[in-house]
Amino acid sequence: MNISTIQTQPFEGQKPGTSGLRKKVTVFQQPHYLANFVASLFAVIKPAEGFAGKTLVIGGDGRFYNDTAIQLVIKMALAQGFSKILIGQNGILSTPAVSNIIREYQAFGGVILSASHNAGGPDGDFGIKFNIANGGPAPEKITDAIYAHSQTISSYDIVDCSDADLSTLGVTTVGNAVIEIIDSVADYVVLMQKLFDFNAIRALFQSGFTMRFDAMHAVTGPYAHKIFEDILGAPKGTVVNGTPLTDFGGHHPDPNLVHAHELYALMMSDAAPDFGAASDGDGDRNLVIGRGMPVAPSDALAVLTANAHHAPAYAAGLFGVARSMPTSCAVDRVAQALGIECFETPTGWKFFGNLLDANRITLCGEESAGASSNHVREKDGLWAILLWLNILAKTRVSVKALLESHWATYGQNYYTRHDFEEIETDKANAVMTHIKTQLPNLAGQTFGGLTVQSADDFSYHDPIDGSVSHHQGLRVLFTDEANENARIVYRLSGTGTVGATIRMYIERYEGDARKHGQDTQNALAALIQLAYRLANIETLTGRGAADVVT
Ligand code: G16
Repeated sequence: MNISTIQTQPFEGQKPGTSGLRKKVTVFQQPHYLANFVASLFAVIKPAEGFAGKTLVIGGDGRFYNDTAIQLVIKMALAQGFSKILIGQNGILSTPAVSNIIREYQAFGGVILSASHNAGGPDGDFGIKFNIANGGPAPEKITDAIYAHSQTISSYDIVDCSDADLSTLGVTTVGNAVIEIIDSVADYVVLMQKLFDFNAIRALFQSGFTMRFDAMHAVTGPYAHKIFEDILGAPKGTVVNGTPLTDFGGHHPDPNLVHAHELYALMMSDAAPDFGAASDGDGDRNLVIGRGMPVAPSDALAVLTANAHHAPAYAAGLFGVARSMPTSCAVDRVAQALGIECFETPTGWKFFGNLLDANRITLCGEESAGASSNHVREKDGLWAILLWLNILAKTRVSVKALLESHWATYGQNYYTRHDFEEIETDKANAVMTHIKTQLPNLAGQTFGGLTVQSADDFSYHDPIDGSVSHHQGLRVLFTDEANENARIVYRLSGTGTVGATIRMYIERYEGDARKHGQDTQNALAALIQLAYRLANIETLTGRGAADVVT
């Protein structure tokens, strides 16, 4: 193998965010941009003994620039001396599938090419992140070191060889290394069959239960056709938009009620099947809608925790659960009832890894449509949908009935997120500073029946490795006359690619069953108004209303 050393210079701002480095495709297309990041990654993770004998997994969600990026990562990995490179056929692997393959094949780690739920295509977004040997996203100390290295880089090494054929399964030898193209779906299907009662779910479909799964022209299409239609016997046509496209058909592959509006409209109509679901660009997020009943992700985490015992993998009980700080506290009440620990972590899946590895938690989730368990170290869209199906197969109740009985037992946490997107960075910072300066004076103040209990800038103390992560969101906690809790949380997104995004998370617990099932925005109207007022958002940004409300 002939290795070339290429001279380069640092790019500004190659800082990985909540979930790796995400930028516009046009930014990634600049000469050396991706190579600088990959070289910095390899420099940081290289063990003293080098990469000989080690395996690297590479996969992506099939978006525009996936192929080009994969060929570059292969050639740079070969120059580093990796002995084996495992790649999904045609470069396709969902994010949870990569996590599983890293664990299953005891790989050194994996490179995931995806910008998740962000739009794709030549004018869309691209992204790259590294997952470590436990299958999970690299922790902050690694991503910080990659960034630091990228700011001083002057050269990188790359092998001069022809592009790998990603379309044909099998092994090719390049120098001392092998490149193996593997089936993108097979290992993941085996894992799901170990976790869930496939016979019960098959019987559910045989009984006439109907479903629509919208793959949003993203990575889960091939997985969903195989699992739902071929193995579980759902009729052909159950999976729609099942062919991965480089631009996701021009849509935003984000499974929420705005971007999955066709599914939402169907589920709210007279023609609705029993169950509707969708997943995102890279297959880690999920949306679940019952007939006439969308399920908020925070509620879903609580319902799945309360009912996980219906699936064989969780029948013996759960070690504990975790949610990201802005995720609603609905799951906390379930954990309390089950007598298990409940952890509150910063936003981003990487913070669950230590708790999962230490067997302190079995399930975890985020308000942003992500849930998963200790079977991998990523959130997992199809896993969540299969757990729902397993629960419905065992209980034979509707999603609506399940949710309503959950609220009757635990109370309802009304919850919403208001996003203000593409704000000029200095204006967004001004909003956060304005809120921050008020925090010390808020405790004890009363706003229309709500008294501020505490207000702070959230810091997370990892109970396993002792690391501390500061500035993870500003939160204001309230109690009302009935001693029930409410919360407002503010934070800046770490995944946007243009300007800054302010996220406001607003939540209120309602214990009175007669007040359950109302329209969320109405139920939270007073608190939403207060959230806008405390942030002085309109004056500081000129925005009187959020761009996206979920
Ligand atoms: C958003 C969500 C987080 C999520 C992250 C990455 O981050 O709020 O909960 O962990 O995206 O998710 P994915 O890998 O599916 O893109 P942020 O920082 O934009 O709020």
